Amino acid sequence: GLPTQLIHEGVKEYPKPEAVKFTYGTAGVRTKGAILESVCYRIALISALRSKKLGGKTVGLMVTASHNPEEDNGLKAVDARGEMLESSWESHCTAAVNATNADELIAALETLISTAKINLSTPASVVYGHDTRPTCPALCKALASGLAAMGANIIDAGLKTTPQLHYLVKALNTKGTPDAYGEPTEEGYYAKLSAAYISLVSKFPPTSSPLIVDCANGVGAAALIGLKKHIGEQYLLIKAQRTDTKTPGALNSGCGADYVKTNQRLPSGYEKESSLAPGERMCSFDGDADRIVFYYLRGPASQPDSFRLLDGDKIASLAADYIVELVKKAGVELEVGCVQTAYANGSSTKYLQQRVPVTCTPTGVKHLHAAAERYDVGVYFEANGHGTVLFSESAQRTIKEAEPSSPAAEDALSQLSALVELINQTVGDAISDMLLVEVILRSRQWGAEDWDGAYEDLPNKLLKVTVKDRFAFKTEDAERKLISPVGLQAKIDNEVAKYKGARSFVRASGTEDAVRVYAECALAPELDKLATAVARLVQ
Ligand code: NG1
Ligand code: ZN
Repeated sequence: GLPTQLIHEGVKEYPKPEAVKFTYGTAGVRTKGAILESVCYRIALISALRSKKLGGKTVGLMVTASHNPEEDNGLKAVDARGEMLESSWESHCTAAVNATNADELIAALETLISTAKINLSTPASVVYGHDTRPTCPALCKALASGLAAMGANIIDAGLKTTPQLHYLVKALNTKGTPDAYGEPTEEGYYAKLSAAYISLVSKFPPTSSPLIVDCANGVGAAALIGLKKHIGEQYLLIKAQRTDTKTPGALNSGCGADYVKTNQRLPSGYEKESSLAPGERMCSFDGDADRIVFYYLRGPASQPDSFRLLDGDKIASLAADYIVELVKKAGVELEVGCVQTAYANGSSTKYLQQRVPVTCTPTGVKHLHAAAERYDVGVYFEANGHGTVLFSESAQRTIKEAEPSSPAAEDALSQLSALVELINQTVGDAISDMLLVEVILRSRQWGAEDWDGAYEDLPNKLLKVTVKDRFAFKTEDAERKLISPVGLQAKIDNEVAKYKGARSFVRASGTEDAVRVYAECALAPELDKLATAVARLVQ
Protein backbone atom coordinates (compact mmCIF):
# COMPACT_ATOMS: atom_id res chain seq x y z
CA GLY A 1 0.00 0.00 0.00
CA LEU A 2 0.88 3.69 0.10
CA PRO A 3 3.32 4.92 2.77
CA THR A 4 0.48 6.57 4.68
CA GLN A 5 2.54 7.31 7.79
CA LEU A 6 5.16 9.16 5.74
CA ILE A 7 2.51 11.00 3.73
CA HIS A 8 0.93 12.27 6.96
CA GLU A 9 4.33 13.58 8.03
CA GLY A 10 4.99 15.11 4.61
CA VAL A 11 1.66 16.92 4.55
CA LYS A 12 2.46 18.32 7.99
CA GLU A 13 5.89 19.48 6.89
CA TYR A 14 4.61 20.95 3.61
CA PRO A 15 1.10 22.16 4.43
CA LYS A 16 -1.13 23.38 1.64
CA PRO A 17 -1.68 27.12 1.90
CA GLU A 18 -5.29 27.78 2.79
CA ALA A 19 -7.68 29.44 0.38
CA VAL A 20 -5.50 28.72 -2.64
CA LYS A 21 -6.81 26.64 -5.50
CA PHE A 22 -4.07 25.19 -7.69
CA THR A 23 -4.61 23.93 -11.23
CA TYR A 24 -2.44 21.48 -13.11
CA GLY A 25 -2.76 22.87 -16.66
CA THR A 26 -0.81 23.22 -19.90
CA ALA A 27 2.30 24.37 -18.08
CA GLY A 28 1.89 22.17 -15.00
CA VAL A 29 1.21 24.17 -11.85
CA ARG A 30 2.45 27.74 -12.00
CA THR A 31 2.08 30.47 -9.38
CA LYS A 32 4.15 32.34 -6.77
CA GLY A 33 7.18 30.23 -5.85
CA ALA A 34 6.71 30.84 -2.15
CA ILE A 35 3.48 28.83 -1.98
CA LEU A 36 4.52 25.83 -4.06
CA GLU A 37 6.21 23.48 -1.60
CA SER A 38 3.07 21.46 -0.92
CA VAL A 39 2.48 21.16 -4.65
CA CYS A 40 6.00 19.85 -5.21
CA TYR A 41 5.70 17.28 -2.45
CA ARG A 42 2.41 15.99 -3.82
CA ILE A 43 3.28 15.97 -7.51
CA ALA A 44 6.40 14.04 -6.55
CA LEU A 45 4.17 11.33 -5.08
CA ILE A 46 2.20 11.25 -8.32
CA SER A 47 5.25 11.13 -10.52
CA ALA A 48 6.47 8.08 -8.59
CA LEU A 49 3.08 6.50 -9.34
CA ARG A 50 3.46 7.52 -12.99
CA SER A 51 6.81 5.75 -13.14
CA LYS A 52 5.27 2.64 -11.58
CA LYS A 53 2.44 2.79 -14.10
CA LEU A 54 5.05 2.84 -16.87
CA GLY A 55 6.76 -0.27 -15.53
CA GLY A 56 9.47 1.59 -13.62
CA LYS A 57 10.64 3.74 -16.52
CA THR A 58 12.15 7.07 -15.45
CA VAL A 59 9.85 10.08 -15.57
CA GLY A 60 10.83 13.70 -15.02
CA LEU A 61 9.94 16.75 -12.96
CA MET A 62 11.02 20.27 -13.88
CA VAL A 63 10.86 23.20 -11.49
CA THR A 64 10.50 26.39 -13.52
CA ALA A 65 8.13 29.21 -14.36
CA SER A 66 9.68 29.81 -17.77
CA HIS A 67 9.16 33.41 -18.95
CA ASN A 68 7.17 34.48 -15.89
CA PRO A 69 8.62 36.84 -13.24
CA GLU A 70 11.38 35.65 -10.97
CA GLU A 71 9.17 35.27 -7.87
CA ASP A 72 6.91 32.86 -9.75
CA ASN A 73 7.70 29.22 -10.03
CA GLY A 74 6.11 26.06 -11.29
CA LEU A 75 6.31 22.33 -11.62
CA LYS A 76 5.85 20.30 -14.77
CA ALA A 77 5.86 16.52 -15.13
CA VAL A 78 7.60 14.81 -18.03
CA ASP A 79 6.57 11.39 -19.32
CA ALA A 80 8.91 8.50 -20.07
CA ARG A 81 9.49 9.29 -23.74
CA GLY A 82 10.39 12.85 -22.84
CA GLU A 83 7.01 14.31 -23.70
CA MET A 84 4.41 16.09 -21.54
CA LEU A 85 2.53 14.17 -18.88
CA GLU A 86 -0.37 12.15 -20.31
CA SER A 87 -3.33 14.52 -20.11
CA SER A 88 -5.70 12.11 -18.34
CA TRP A 89 -3.42 12.43 -15.31
CA GLU A 90 -3.72 16.21 -15.09
CA SER A 91 -7.00 16.09 -13.17
CA HIS A 92 -5.46 13.65 -10.68
CA CYS A 93 -2.63 16.12 -10.15
CA THR A 94 -5.14 18.91 -9.57
CA ALA A 95 -7.07 16.78 -7.08
CA ALA A 96 -3.91 15.85 -5.17
CA VAL A 97 -2.52 19.37 -4.90
CA ASN A 98 -5.84 20.74 -3.62
CA ALA A 99 -6.47 18.06 -0.97
CA THR A 100 -6.84 19.88 2.34
CA ASN A 101 -5.35 17.17 4.55
CA ALA A 102 -3.39 13.92 4.38
CA ASP A 103 -6.46 11.68 4.34
CA GLU A 104 -7.93 13.54 1.39
CA LEU A 105 -4.58 13.37 -0.39
CA ILE A 106 -4.31 9.63 0.23
CA ALA A 107 -7.87 9.19 -1.05
CA ALA A 108 -6.99 11.11 -4.23
CA LEU A 109 -3.93 8.91 -4.74
CA GLU A 110 -5.98 5.74 -4.11
CA THR A 111 -8.46 6.87 -6.76
CA LEU A 112 -5.61 7.33 -9.22
CA ILE A 113 -4.11 3.95 -8.30
CA SER A 114 -7.37 2.12 -8.93
CA THR A 115 -8.36 4.11 -12.04
CA ALA A 116 -4.97 3.67 -13.67
CA LYS A 117 -4.56 0.11 -12.29
CA ILE A 118 -1.15 0.80 -10.79
CA ASN A 119 0.86 -2.00 -9.25
CA LEU A 120 2.50 -0.41 -6.22
CA SER A 121 5.18 -3.07 -6.00
CA THR A 122 6.69 -1.92 -9.30
CA PRO A 123 9.80 0.21 -8.70
CA ALA A 124 9.78 3.93 -9.49
CA SER A 125 12.45 6.24 -10.89
CA VAL A 126 12.26 10.03 -11.20
CA VAL A 127 14.78 12.58 -12.50
CA TYR A 128 14.31 16.23 -11.61
CA GLY A 129 15.86 19.53 -12.56
CA HIS A 130 15.31 23.22 -11.92
CA ASP A 131 15.99 26.65 -13.36
CA THR A 132 17.77 29.60 -11.69
CA ARG A 133 14.91 30.97 -9.55
CA PRO A 134 15.66 31.66 -5.86
CA THR A 135 12.73 29.49 -4.72
CA CYS A 136 14.04 26.39 -6.53
CA PRO A 137 16.17 24.88 -3.74
CA ALA A 138 13.28 24.81 -1.25
CA LEU A 139 10.92 23.40 -3.87
CA CYS A 140 13.40 20.71 -4.88
CA LYS A 141 13.75 19.72 -1.24
CA ALA A 142 10.00 19.22 -0.91
CA LEU A 143 9.99 17.31 -4.15
CA ALA A 144 12.83 15.00 -3.09
CA SER A 145 11.03 14.34 0.18
CA GLY A 146 7.93 13.16 -1.71
CA LEU A 147 10.01 10.91 -3.91
CA ALA A 148 11.83 9.46 -0.90
CA ALA A 149 8.52 8.73 0.81
CA MET A 150 7.56 6.62 -2.20
CA GLY A 151 10.91 4.81 -2.16
CA ALA A 152 11.63 6.01 -5.70
CA ASN A 153 15.02 5.95 -7.30
CA ILE A 154 15.91 9.67 -7.31
CA ILE A 155 18.10 11.36 -9.90
CA ASP A 156 18.85 14.98 -9.02
CA ALA A 157 19.87 16.58 -12.32
CA GLY A 158 20.39 20.01 -10.74
CA LEU A 159 20.36 23.18 -12.83
CA LYS A 160 18.98 22.36 -16.28
CA THR A 161 17.08 23.96 -19.11
CA THR A 162 13.61 22.47 -19.53
CA PRO A 163 14.54 20.76 -22.82
CA GLN A 164 17.68 19.31 -21.23
CA LEU A 165 15.51 17.66 -18.60
CA HIS A 166 13.26 16.23 -21.33
CA TYR A 167 16.37 15.01 -23.12
CA LEU A 168 17.61 13.28 -19.97
CA VAL A 169 14.32 11.43 -19.50
CA LYS A 170 14.34 10.13 -23.06
CA ALA A 171 18.04 9.29 -22.96
CA LEU A 172 17.76 7.43 -19.64
CA ASN A 173 14.89 5.30 -20.91
CA THR A 174 16.49 4.41 -24.22
CA LYS A 175 20.05 3.82 -23.00
CA GLY A 176 21.44 0.55 -24.28
CA THR A 177 18.59 0.01 -26.75
CA PRO A 178 18.71 0.34 -30.55
CA ASP A 179 16.79 3.62 -30.12
CA ALA A 180 19.36 5.12 -27.73
CA TYR A 181 18.72 8.87 -27.81
CA GLY A 182 22.12 9.90 -26.44
CA GLU A 183 24.28 9.74 -23.31
CA PRO A 184 21.93 10.57 -20.42
CA THR A 185 24.03 13.46 -19.13
CA GLU A 186 24.21 17.18 -19.81
CA GLU A 187 27.53 16.57 -21.56
CA GLY A 188 25.81 13.92 -23.67
CA TYR A 189 23.24 16.51 -24.68
CA TYR A 190 25.91 18.96 -25.86
CA ALA A 191 27.86 16.18 -27.55
CA LYS A 192 24.84 15.03 -29.55
CA LEU A 193 23.82 18.52 -30.66
CA SER A 194 27.29 19.71 -31.46
CA ALA A 195 28.26 16.65 -33.51
CA ALA A 196 25.14 17.04 -35.63
CA TYR A 197 25.61 20.79 -35.94
CA ILE A 198 29.26 20.58 -36.98
CA SER A 199 28.50 17.92 -39.58
CA LEU A 200 25.85 20.22 -41.04
CA VAL A 201 27.83 23.46 -41.18
CA SER A 202 31.41 22.34 -41.67
CA LYS A 203 31.26 22.51 -45.46
CA PHE A 204 29.98 26.08 -45.54
CA PRO A 205 32.13 29.16 -45.13
CA PRO A 206 31.93 30.54 -41.58
CA THR A 207 29.94 33.68 -40.85
CA SER A 208 32.07 36.53 -39.66
CA SER A 209 29.43 38.28 -37.59
CA PRO A 210 28.47 36.86 -34.20
CA LEU A 211 24.99 35.83 -33.17
CA ILE A 212 23.99 38.00 -30.22
CA VAL A 213 22.12 35.85 -27.72
CA ASP A 214 19.96 37.29 -24.93
CA CYS A 215 19.87 34.58 -22.25
CA ALA A 216 17.07 36.30 -20.26
CA ASN A 217 19.44 36.20 -17.24
CA GLY A 218 18.41 32.59 -16.89
CA VAL A 219 19.61 29.02 -17.19
CA GLY A 220 20.19 29.41 -20.93
CA ALA A 221 23.35 31.33 -20.02
CA ALA A 222 24.81 28.23 -18.38
CA ALA A 223 23.74 26.06 -21.28
CA LEU A 224 25.50 28.33 -23.76
CA ILE A 225 28.73 28.00 -21.81
CA GLY A 226 28.32 24.22 -21.93
CA LEU A 227 27.61 24.28 -25.64
CA LYS A 228 30.57 26.49 -26.45
CA LYS A 229 32.92 23.88 -24.98
CA HIS A 230 31.77 21.51 -27.72
CA ILE A 231 31.52 23.84 -30.70
CA GLY A 232 34.55 25.85 -31.74
CA GLU A 233 34.26 29.50 -32.74
CA GLN A 234 35.04 28.64 -36.34
CA TYR A 235 31.62 26.97 -36.43
CA LEU A 236 29.58 29.13 -34.10
CA LEU A 237 30.37 32.67 -33.09
CA ILE A 238 28.20 33.74 -30.19
CA LYS A 239 28.07 36.84 -28.08
CA ALA A 240 26.10 35.98 -24.93
CA GLN A 241 24.13 38.82 -23.32
CA ARG A 242 21.86 38.99 -20.25
CA THR A 243 23.74 36.18 -18.53
CA ASP A 244 23.35 37.49 -14.97
CA THR A 245 21.71 34.69 -13.01
CA LYS A 246 22.77 36.11 -9.62
CA THR A 247 21.25 39.58 -9.31
CA PRO A 248 17.83 39.33 -7.66
CA GLY A 249 15.00 40.26 -10.00
CA ALA A 250 17.06 40.13 -13.19
CA LEU A 251 15.48 36.98 -14.65
CA ASN A 252 13.23 37.78 -17.63
CA SER A 253 13.27 41.43 -16.62
CA GLY A 254 13.35 43.71 -19.66
CA CYS A 255 14.77 40.84 -21.67
CA GLY A 256 14.04 37.33 -22.85
CA ALA A 257 11.93 35.90 -25.66
CA ASP A 258 8.59 36.84 -24.13
CA TYR A 259 9.59 40.46 -23.56
CA VAL A 260 10.92 40.82 -27.08
CA LYS A 261 7.96 39.08 -28.72
CA THR A 262 5.26 40.83 -26.70
CA ASN A 263 6.74 44.31 -26.91
CA GLN A 264 8.18 43.81 -30.39
CA ARG A 265 11.36 45.55 -29.42
CA LEU A 266 14.99 44.94 -28.42
CA PRO A 267 15.83 43.82 -24.88
CA SER A 268 15.88 46.99 -22.86
CA GLY A 269 19.24 48.72 -22.86
CA TYR A 270 20.50 46.98 -26.00
CA GLU A 271 20.53 50.21 -27.99
CA LYS A 272 22.96 51.74 -25.51
CA GLU A 273 25.35 48.87 -24.78
CA SER A 274 25.91 47.23 -28.06
CA SER A 275 27.02 48.84 -31.23
CA LEU A 276 24.34 47.11 -33.22
CA ALA A 277 24.99 47.12 -36.91
CA PRO A 278 21.94 46.80 -39.14
CA GLY A 279 21.42 43.20 -40.25
CA GLU A 280 23.21 41.67 -37.26
CA ARG A 281 21.52 38.45 -36.09
CA MET A 282 20.11 38.51 -32.58
CA CYS A 283 17.99 36.09 -30.60
CA SER A 284 16.40 35.78 -27.16
CA PHE A 285 15.80 32.70 -25.01
CA ASP A 286 13.13 32.59 -22.35
CA GLY A 287 13.80 31.84 -18.67
CA ASP A 288 14.06 28.07 -19.06
CA ALA A 289 15.42 28.09 -22.62
CA ASP A 290 12.59 26.25 -24.31
CA ARG A 291 11.66 29.21 -26.49
CA ILE A 292 13.59 31.38 -28.90
CA VAL A 293 12.81 34.34 -31.11
CA PHE A 294 15.21 36.07 -33.51
CA TYR A 295 15.36 39.69 -34.61
CA TYR A 296 17.57 42.25 -36.29
CA LEU A 297 17.65 45.93 -37.09
CA ARG A 298 16.88 47.09 -40.59
CA GLY A 299 18.20 50.58 -39.93
CA PRO A 300 19.65 52.64 -37.08
CA ALA A 301 18.68 51.50 -33.57
CA SER A 302 17.37 54.98 -32.84
CA GLN A 303 14.55 54.55 -35.34
CA PRO A 304 11.70 52.56 -33.78
CA ASP A 305 10.65 50.91 -37.05
CA SER A 306 14.13 49.47 -37.55
CA PHE A 307 13.31 46.54 -35.31
CA ARG A 308 12.29 43.39 -37.19
CA LEU A 309 11.06 40.32 -35.34
CA LEU A 310 11.66 36.79 -36.61
CA ASP A 311 9.35 34.84 -34.33
CA GLY A 312 8.22 31.23 -34.07
CA ASP A 313 6.18 31.56 -37.26
CA LYS A 314 9.21 32.75 -39.19
CA ILE A 315 11.28 29.90 -37.76
CA ALA A 316 8.58 27.41 -38.79
CA SER A 317 8.52 28.82 -42.32
CA LEU A 318 12.29 28.75 -42.61
CA ALA A 319 12.49 25.19 -41.30
CA ALA A 320 9.57 23.86 -43.35
CA ASP A 321 10.96 25.29 -46.60
CA TYR A 322 14.38 23.88 -45.92
CA ILE A 323 13.16 20.42 -45.02
CA VAL A 324 10.75 20.23 -47.97
CA GLU A 325 13.66 21.05 -50.23
CA LEU A 326 15.92 18.40 -48.65
CA VAL A 327 13.18 15.76 -48.88
CA LYS A 328 12.73 16.53 -52.56
CA LYS A 329 16.49 16.43 -53.22
CA ALA A 330 16.80 13.19 -51.30
CA GLY A 331 14.12 11.60 -53.47
CA VAL A 332 12.20 10.12 -50.52
CA GLU A 333 8.45 10.08 -49.97
CA LEU A 334 7.82 11.96 -46.74
CA GLU A 335 4.90 14.20 -45.88
CA VAL A 336 6.16 17.39 -44.29
CA GLY A 337 3.43 19.26 -42.40
CA CYS A 338 3.20 22.26 -40.17
CA VAL A 339 1.24 22.87 -36.96
CA GLN A 340 0.31 26.30 -35.65
CA THR A 341 -2.06 27.86 -33.15
CA ALA A 342 -4.51 30.74 -33.58
CA TYR A 343 -1.68 33.08 -32.52
CA ALA A 344 0.20 32.38 -35.75
CA ASN A 345 0.38 35.49 -37.87
CA GLY A 346 -2.10 35.28 -40.76
CA SER A 347 0.68 35.96 -43.26
CA SER A 348 2.67 32.98 -42.03
CA THR A 349 -0.32 30.67 -42.36
CA LYS A 350 -0.89 31.86 -45.90
CA TYR A 351 2.78 31.42 -46.76
CA LEU A 352 2.95 27.93 -45.29
CA GLN A 353 -0.32 26.75 -46.80
CA GLN A 354 1.12 27.36 -50.26
CA ARG A 355 3.87 24.88 -49.48
CA VAL A 356 2.75 22.25 -46.95
CA PRO A 357 -0.37 21.03 -45.17
CA VAL A 358 -1.04 23.19 -42.12
CA THR A 359 -3.09 22.29 -39.01
CA CYS A 360 -4.27 24.63 -36.29
CA THR A 361 -4.54 23.35 -32.69
CA PRO A 362 -5.41 24.90 -29.34
CA THR A 363 -2.58 26.58 -27.40
CA GLY A 364 -0.29 24.31 -25.44
CA VAL A 365 2.62 22.19 -26.49
CA LYS A 366 0.80 18.92 -25.91
CA HIS A 367 -1.73 19.79 -28.64
CA LEU A 368 0.87 20.94 -31.14
CA HIS A 369 3.12 18.00 -30.42
CA ALA A 370 0.33 15.47 -30.89
CA ALA A 371 -0.75 17.05 -34.18
CA ALA A 372 2.85 17.17 -35.45
CA GLU A 373 3.21 13.46 -34.76
CA ARG A 374 0.60 12.81 -37.44
CA TYR A 375 2.99 13.90 -40.20
CA ASP A 376 6.12 12.06 -41.30
CA VAL A 377 7.96 15.27 -40.53
CA GLY A 378 5.93 17.63 -38.35
CA VAL A 379 7.13 21.19 -37.92
CA TYR A 380 5.41 22.86 -34.99
CA PHE A 381 5.96 26.31 -33.56
CA GLU A 382 3.97 28.66 -31.42
CA ALA A 383 4.33 32.27 -32.53
CA ASN A 384 6.09 32.95 -29.21
CA GLY A 385 9.00 30.77 -30.30
CA HIS A 386 8.28 27.44 -28.66
CA GLY A 387 8.58 24.65 -31.16
CA THR A 388 10.51 21.87 -32.80
CA VAL A 389 10.44 19.44 -35.72
CA LEU A 390 9.39 15.84 -35.17
CA PHE A 391 10.59 13.02 -37.39
CA SER A 392 8.32 9.98 -37.07
CA GLU A 393 9.91 6.59 -36.51
CA SER A 394 9.06 5.53 -40.04
CA ALA A 395 10.49 8.78 -41.42
CA GLN A 396 13.72 8.14 -39.54
CA ARG A 397 13.83 4.64 -40.99
CA THR A 398 13.14 5.92 -44.50
CA ILE A 399 15.98 8.42 -44.19
CA LYS A 400 18.36 5.80 -42.85
CA GLU A 401 17.55 3.11 -45.40
CA ALA A 402 17.00 5.10 -48.60
CA GLU A 403 19.28 4.31 -51.54
CA PRO A 404 20.44 7.67 -52.93
CA SER A 405 20.17 7.98 -56.70
CA SER A 406 22.81 10.67 -57.03
CA PRO A 407 25.53 12.39 -55.02
CA ALA A 408 23.11 15.29 -54.44
CA ALA A 409 20.51 12.90 -53.06
CA GLU A 410 23.13 11.29 -50.85
CA ASP A 411 24.10 14.69 -49.50
CA ALA A 412 20.46 15.60 -48.81
CA LEU A 413 19.93 12.30 -46.99
CA SER A 414 22.94 12.82 -44.79
CA GLN A 415 21.72 16.33 -43.97
CA LEU A 416 18.32 14.95 -43.03
CA SER A 417 19.97 12.35 -40.78
CA ALA A 418 21.94 15.06 -39.04
CA LEU A 419 18.80 17.16 -38.59
CA VAL A 420 17.14 14.28 -36.74
CA GLU A 421 20.04 14.41 -34.30
CA LEU A 422 20.22 18.19 -34.09
CA ILE A 423 16.55 18.85 -33.44
CA ASN A 424 15.21 18.04 -29.99
CA GLN A 425 12.60 15.31 -30.55
CA THR A 426 10.92 15.77 -27.18
CA VAL A 427 10.04 19.45 -26.82
CA GLY A 428 10.86 22.95 -28.06
CA ASP A 429 14.48 23.78 -27.29
CA ALA A 430 16.03 27.23 -27.63
CA ILE A 431 19.57 25.88 -28.00
CA SER A 432 18.65 23.27 -30.57
CA ASP A 433 16.40 25.67 -32.50
CA MET A 434 19.13 28.31 -32.47
CA LEU A 435 21.53 25.84 -34.06
CA LEU A 436 18.89 24.78 -36.59
CA VAL A 437 18.39 28.37 -37.73
CA GLU A 438 22.15 28.88 -37.96
CA VAL A 439 22.45 25.75 -40.11
CA ILE A 440 19.75 26.87 -42.51
CA LEU A 441 21.01 30.43 -42.83
CA ARG A 442 24.54 29.16 -43.34
CA SER A 443 23.52 26.65 -45.98
CA ARG A 444 21.51 29.25 -47.85
CA GLN A 445 24.19 31.88 -47.28
CA TRP A 446 21.42 34.10 -45.96
CA GLY A 447 21.43 36.98 -43.56
CA ALA A 448 18.53 37.91 -41.30
CA GLU A 449 17.08 40.15 -43.98
CA ASP A 450 16.94 37.38 -46.58
CA TRP A 451 15.10 35.16 -44.11
CA ASP A 452 12.73 37.98 -43.21
CA GLY A 453 11.87 38.40 -46.88
CA ALA A 454 9.70 35.25 -46.96
CA TYR A 455 6.56 37.17 -46.05
CA GLU A 456 5.51 40.36 -44.30
CA ASP A 457 3.84 39.92 -40.90
CA LEU A 458 0.42 41.47 -40.51
CA PRO A 459 0.51 44.16 -37.79
CA ASN A 460 -0.61 42.38 -34.63
CA LYS A 461 -1.19 42.93 -30.95
CA LEU A 462 -1.68 40.76 -27.88
CA LEU A 463 -3.51 42.25 -24.90
CA LYS A 464 -4.10 40.80 -21.45
CA VAL A 465 -7.44 41.61 -19.86
CA THR A 466 -8.22 40.90 -16.22
CA VAL A 467 -11.75 39.59 -15.79
CA LYS A 468 -13.83 38.36 -12.89
CA ASP A 469 -13.97 34.74 -14.06
CA ARG A 470 -11.75 33.70 -16.90
CA PHE A 471 -13.25 30.21 -16.89
CA ALA A 472 -16.45 31.75 -18.27
CA PHE A 473 -14.59 32.11 -21.58
CA LYS A 474 -15.02 28.88 -23.49
CA THR A 475 -13.88 28.32 -27.06
CA GLU A 476 -14.16 25.98 -30.04
CA ASP A 477 -12.48 25.65 -33.44
CA ALA A 478 -8.95 25.56 -31.97
CA GLU A 479 -9.74 28.55 -29.74
CA ARG A 480 -10.68 30.77 -32.66
CA LYS A 481 -14.32 31.15 -31.61
CA LEU A 482 -15.97 31.82 -28.27
CA ILE A 483 -19.02 29.74 -27.39
CA SER A 484 -19.36 31.37 -23.98
CA PRO A 485 -20.21 34.04 -22.82
CA VAL A 486 -23.09 33.61 -25.24
CA GLY A 487 -23.32 36.36 -27.85
CA LEU A 488 -19.82 37.74 -27.36
CA GLN A 489 -18.35 36.12 -30.48
CA ALA A 490 -20.97 37.79 -32.66
CA LYS A 491 -19.98 41.15 -31.23
CA ILE A 492 -16.29 40.43 -31.89
CA ASP A 493 -17.07 39.36 -35.47
CA ASN A 494 -19.02 42.53 -35.92
CA GLU A 495 -16.05 44.62 -34.77
CA VAL A 496 -13.52 42.69 -36.87
CA ALA A 497 -15.64 43.20 -40.00
CA LYS A 498 -14.96 46.94 -39.80
CA TYR A 499 -11.24 46.49 -40.55
CA LYS A 500 -9.33 45.39 -43.61
CA GLY A 501 -7.73 41.90 -43.47
CA ALA A 502 -8.54 41.67 -39.77
CA ARG A 503 -8.75 38.73 -37.40
CA SER A 504 -9.23 38.72 -33.66
CA PHE A 505 -9.97 36.11 -31.03
CA VAL A 506 -10.32 35.86 -27.28
CA ARG A 507 -9.44 33.02 -24.92
CA ALA A 508 -8.67 32.40 -21.29
CA SER A 509 -4.98 32.04 -20.52
CA GLY A 510 -3.98 28.61 -19.29
CA THR A 511 -1.06 29.99 -17.29
CA GLU A 512 -2.23 33.34 -15.94
CA ASP A 513 -5.43 34.58 -14.36
CA ALA A 514 -6.42 36.65 -17.36
CA VAL A 515 -8.05 36.60 -20.75
CA ARG A 516 -5.91 37.18 -23.84
CA VAL A 517 -7.07 39.26 -26.77
CA TYR A 518 -5.26 38.80 -30.06
CA ALA A 519 -5.80 41.13 -33.00
CA GLU A 520 -4.23 41.53 -36.40
CA CYS A 521 -5.18 43.59 -39.44
CA ALA A 522 -3.75 44.78 -42.73
CA LEU A 523 -3.37 48.43 -41.83
CA ALA A 524 -1.02 49.28 -38.96
CA PRO A 525 -2.75 52.54 -37.97
CA GLU A 526 -6.01 50.64 -37.36
CA LEU A 527 -4.53 47.97 -35.12
CA ASP A 528 -4.77 49.71 -31.75
CA LYS A 529 -8.35 50.65 -32.37
CA LEU A 530 -9.33 47.08 -33.22
CA ALA A 531 -7.48 45.52 -30.27
CA THR A 532 -8.86 48.03 -27.80
CA ALA A 533 -12.39 47.66 -29.13
CA VAL A 534 -12.30 43.87 -28.71
CA ALA A 535 -10.71 44.19 -25.26
CA ARG A 536 -13.52 46.51 -24.26
CA LEU A 537 -16.10 43.93 -25.33
CA VAL A 538 -14.44 41.41 -23.02
CA GLN A 539 -14.35 43.54 -19.90
P1 NG1 B 1 -1.46 30.89 -22.16
O1 NG1 B 1 -1.17 31.60 -20.86
O2 NG1 B 1 -2.43 29.76 -22.05
O3 NG1 B 1 -1.79 31.87 -23.25
C1 NG1 B 1 1.15 30.75 -22.68
C2 NG1 B 1 1.49 30.95 -24.12
C3 NG1 B 1 1.46 29.61 -24.82
C4 NG1 B 1 2.35 28.58 -24.13
C5 NG1 B 1 2.04 28.56 -22.64
C6 NG1 B 1 2.95 27.64 -21.86
C7 NG1 B 1 0.89 32.82 -25.60
C8 NG1 B 1 -0.20 33.65 -26.18
N1 NG1 B 1 0.51 31.84 -24.79
O4 NG1 B 1 -0.13 30.17 -22.61
O5 NG1 B 1 1.80 29.76 -26.15
O6 NG1 B 1 3.70 28.84 -24.38
O7 NG1 B 1 2.08 29.88 -22.08
O8 NG1 B 1 4.08 28.25 -21.38
O9 NG1 B 1 2.06 33.05 -25.90
ZN1 ZN C 1 9.79 28.43 -21.32
